[in-house]
Amino acid sequence: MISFTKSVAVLAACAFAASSFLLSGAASAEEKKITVGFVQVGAESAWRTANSKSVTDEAAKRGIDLKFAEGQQKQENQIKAVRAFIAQHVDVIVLAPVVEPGFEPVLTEAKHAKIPVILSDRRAKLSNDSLYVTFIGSDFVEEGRLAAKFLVDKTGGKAKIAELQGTPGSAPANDRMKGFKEVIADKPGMEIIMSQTGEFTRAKGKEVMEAFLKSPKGKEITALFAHNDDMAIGAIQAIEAAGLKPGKDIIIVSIDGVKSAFEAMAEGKLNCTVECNPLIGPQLFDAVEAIVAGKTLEKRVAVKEGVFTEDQAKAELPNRKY
Ligand code: GYE
Repeated sequence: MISFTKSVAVLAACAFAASSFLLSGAASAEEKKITVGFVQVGAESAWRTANSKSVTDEAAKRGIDLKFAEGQQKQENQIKAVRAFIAQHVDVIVLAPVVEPGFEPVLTEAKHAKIPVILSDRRAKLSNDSLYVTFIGSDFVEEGRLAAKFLVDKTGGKAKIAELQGTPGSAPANDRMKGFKEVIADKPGMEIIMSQTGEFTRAKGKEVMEAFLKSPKGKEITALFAHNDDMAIGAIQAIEAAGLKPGKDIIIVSIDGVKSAFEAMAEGKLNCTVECNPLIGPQLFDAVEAIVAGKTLEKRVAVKEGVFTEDQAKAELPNRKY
């Protein structure tokens, strides 16, 4: 009973000549072990943990030498890590940019060093497309739209919404907000009455929801849109501590589709999660191997995902892989 399924958007192939990045000495992938420098966002959520595991597992499976750096959600740490990988002359750099702006200079350094870059999970704001080979990740705008559509259906188009945003400046926070607002724009009964970042973490989601509920308009909240499941789960704790029933007094929709969201749905405390698939290791290393082999890649690869509501939670739980 999946109410709506995301359309798979594989955007127009903007051909990229990966051959310009061919390894010097033209050693084939079989002869030489591929070295990849992976710059992760951090360890902020269950989504991220699953994403890191997918990447490390897949590298191990393929015998790729993976150098793993994690930025603790700080851009300066990520920039330093990219520089270190350039200095080490890795074959490919994979970057999951914590925020959109600010990566242009360091990616220009990578280009000058002739090290190809793959953007993973999150987009970066760049003035020119030649700074990366391909971007592999989800359609976050569509996720925001799907979350809003669920809420419109569930509330009959009438809700006073509190919004827990992701990391300010990050692609998923920007895009999810954009898609959500796009859908409620012509629905006068759907109103966002407060909005703040919870940094994609459970602890911050709880803290901000507590503050929302204590604020002068706190009693008016009838719905919550959390940009990820972890913040929703933190918020559920705050709602219960305030003596309210999450999922009933406050209708909750979030994004990711992690196991604990399905558990919360099975208990009736969360109403819907929009899937955002973190298991992109296989696609990522397909792209790495293609680059090393001198093949041309599409500029954008999107992941296929679904939407799950509380009535499906119990049946779907055993199938969840993250
Ligand atoms: O939704 C959130 C994580 O970039 C898609 O980052 C990712 C987001 C994910 O912290 O849980």
